Amino acid sequence: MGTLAPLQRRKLAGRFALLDRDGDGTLTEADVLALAERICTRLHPPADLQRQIHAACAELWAHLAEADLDGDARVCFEEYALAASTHPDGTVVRLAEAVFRTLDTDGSGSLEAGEYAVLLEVMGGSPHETAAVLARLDFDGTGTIERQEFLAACLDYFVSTDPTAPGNWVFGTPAAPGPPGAAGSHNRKL
Ligand SMILES: [Ca+2]
Ligand SMILES: [Ca+2]
Ligand SMILES: [Ca+2]
Repeated sequence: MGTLAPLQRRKLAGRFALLDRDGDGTLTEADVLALAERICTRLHPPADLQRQIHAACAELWAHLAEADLDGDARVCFEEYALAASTHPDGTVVRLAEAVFRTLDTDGSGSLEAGEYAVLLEVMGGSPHETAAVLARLDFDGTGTIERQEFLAACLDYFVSTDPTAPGNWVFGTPAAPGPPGAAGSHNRKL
């Protein structure tokens, strides 16, 4: 898909930067495993959820590896952009489910502002953006993010190529435009 519109490319660059944990401009298995490790280390989910998060990230890498056309075990941005239909829904949903259950520490079935702020902090966004993010994702106006709202937002973020999708804000304000590794994506690193 070499004909990606600039806005779609920008959206893709933000997603790429989120996954490129060491910020070297390519995605490797280590980047994706580091994402699982960071979530588990910072949020301390119970063992079953940790397994689910690691398994979903392993699936994510298996899928990404298919985009490694030159076989160097790294997925560069161009390879990633070519495979822009990208992440399978099932993998995203499994990861999002496990993260949702991890974040919902009071077991209320929804993410209140304080619980959501933790996600932003862990993913490299700013907890100060919580209210703005909630305003975009809280479709039913309850003031909290229910499971379906969170899953929809994660699917928007990882699967949709629509640069205006509300889910683009799931981890905070989308990164400024620019190629991976350039200024604007540095706030997403480990
Ligand atoms: Ca490659
Ligand atoms: Ca809750
Ligand atoms: Ca809601």
